[in-house]
Amino acid sequence: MSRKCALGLVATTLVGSLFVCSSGWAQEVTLRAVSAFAEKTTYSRGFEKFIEQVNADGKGVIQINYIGGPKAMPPFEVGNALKTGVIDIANTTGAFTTNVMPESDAWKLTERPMSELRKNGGYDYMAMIYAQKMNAIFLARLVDNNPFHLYLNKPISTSDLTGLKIRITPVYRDFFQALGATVVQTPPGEVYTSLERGVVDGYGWPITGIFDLGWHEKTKYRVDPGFYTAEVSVLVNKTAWDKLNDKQRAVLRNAADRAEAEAAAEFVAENAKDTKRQADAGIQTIAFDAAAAAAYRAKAYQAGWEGIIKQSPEHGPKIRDFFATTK
Ligand code: 173
Repeated sequence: MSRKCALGLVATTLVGSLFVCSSGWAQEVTLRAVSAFAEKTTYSRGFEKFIEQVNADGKGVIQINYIGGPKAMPPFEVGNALKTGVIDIANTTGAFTTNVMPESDAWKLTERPMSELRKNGGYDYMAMIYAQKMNAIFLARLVDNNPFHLYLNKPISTSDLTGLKIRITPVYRDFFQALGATVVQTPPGEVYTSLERGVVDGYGWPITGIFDLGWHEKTKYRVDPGFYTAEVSVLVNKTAWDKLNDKQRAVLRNAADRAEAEAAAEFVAENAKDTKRQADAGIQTIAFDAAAAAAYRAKAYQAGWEGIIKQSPEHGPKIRDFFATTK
């Protein structure tokens, strides 16, 4: 965090005049920001809007300096950079920060809206872990109601993925392995070349965003139904947060609350748009029948929770109580 200190002239009867440069007085603070997703793409857009809002509302109070996306910092390093204060504010997802906080990946399993989790203790419980393990404040979830899917270049007739190599992040690992796949972890920036070179037969990704980096050119099928819900959130380094004054925090909080409240509805519309766009681009759907679809989704949640609880026997079961509606 860099502080622009105003040189203030304070006259007092005892010390005459002095120049003041202290916290909480006539100063503007600037936070350094990074996104784990490429600039101006689906999963950075909400954050970029949030930054615009903060920079408009926070003139003379607080500003955000957007350093950029994965060209500035590899996605899987963002959690640690935030924790150590290399950056002050981040746009990232739980799957990219499991190296500092395994429980962060559990957001994908929420079956309740954030508005409810903010009231039922689920948000507070996660916020406690973010503070402890990532030295972070979880400010706002900017993506919700946005299911993940399996995209393929080879057709399947059942959910058996034996013999298929699938690109993953921690989001999909336990589920796709449970279906028999061989998994390869890559950041989003390596998906296109992995498909092009035939290193993978498919990949996990949400319903939106496959056009951003041109993956539709290398994608034949999408498997329906989707499963889980994507989460992308704004996190603030806690040391930087603790140094902010009330006015500076209020600017961040107001922009964050607004963005979180809008996000859930926005993605419902985005999902429909990209579903149509995929069909128009010639991507065929492989849709399971009702019984197979129900089994596929049940397996997704079962494998997902088992994975979270294995990673965190202490917190996993409690997080499940807050997040899940079905057991
Ligand atoms: O597939 C991914 O890279 C991933 O984990 C993710 C998470 C949230 C939104 C988009 C992608």
